[in-house]
Amino acid sequence: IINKQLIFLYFFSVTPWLAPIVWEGTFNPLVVDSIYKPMHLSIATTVFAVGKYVRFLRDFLETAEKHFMVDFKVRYYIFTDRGGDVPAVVLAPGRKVTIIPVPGSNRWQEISSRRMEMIQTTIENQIGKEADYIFCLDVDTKFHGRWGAETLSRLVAAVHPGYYKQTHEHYPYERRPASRAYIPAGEGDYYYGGATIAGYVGDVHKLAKYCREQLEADAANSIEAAWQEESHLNRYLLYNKPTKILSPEYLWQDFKAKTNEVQIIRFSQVNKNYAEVRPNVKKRK
Ligand code: UD2
Repeated sequence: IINKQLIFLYFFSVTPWLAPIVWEGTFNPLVVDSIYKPMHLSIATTVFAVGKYVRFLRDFLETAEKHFMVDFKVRYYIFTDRGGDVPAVVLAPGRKVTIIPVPGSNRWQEISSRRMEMIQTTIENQIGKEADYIFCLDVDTKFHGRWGAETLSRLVAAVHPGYYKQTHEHYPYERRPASRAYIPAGEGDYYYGGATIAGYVGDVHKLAKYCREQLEADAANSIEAAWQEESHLNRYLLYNKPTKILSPEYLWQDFKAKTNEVQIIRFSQVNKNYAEVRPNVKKRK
């Protein structure tokens, strides 16, 4: 009897350009750890908690301490306009928090989009000198399972959990040629979620700078891409292929029922009341 899970892994664990897609069963954690732990890497992790989103920080940090890059040197860079409300969470040795003050905003689209600019400039001013790898993560999330060195590579993105079973004609790419995020019909590999970007600090800097420039060019032409920075990210990754892709195990959404392919949910967006936490309202994806 052929195991359905094995067939699934065989077809969905590598991209057409031979980058691995990381699922449970595609790696041996002991082997991965024995390669990366002796390297004493410094891992930067950026997380934005602007306005009411500070309320998500405690769960994010507490669950990250249990599951995220355990035994690695991790520095969380928390970008917030409410430094006084950042919770004191006990961190394992070698791990710390740095608070980066940022302005608030009346539009969630702007908060979400301006992350690219702030990631770019903070890499230039600080992170570039302090870290080897960087993870840029959404804050309205929790870790539920191992997220370790199997996620390290030069340029890493996560498949959006809403689209991993669909083909590119159904992806919510920006389809208006007037936007710099435009992707023509017939093109596309995967639809990547904006909640997870990672890689070497230099490669993520290049990506963030590109997205920031494209967002600003669109703004100068009074156009906003369908999913803001996520749309520009998807265009960048179409023409600059990631070297490793994280399966939806690494980017789930609590409101979605678990499916057979996803054996373990490692990181998931919590259910939130958009009308309550966002400064302005828009329907969710
Ligand atoms: C999706 C993406 C998100 C981003 C957004 C842009 C996933 C799972 N999520 O999530 O990454 O691309 O669409 O359209 O792919 N934030 C604040 N304060 C605010 C609003 C946002 O700090 O008032 C930060 C916070 O870190 C949050 C992130 O921006 O996690 C993304 O915003 P969101 O979670 O509201 O966006 P959402 O749920 O539509």
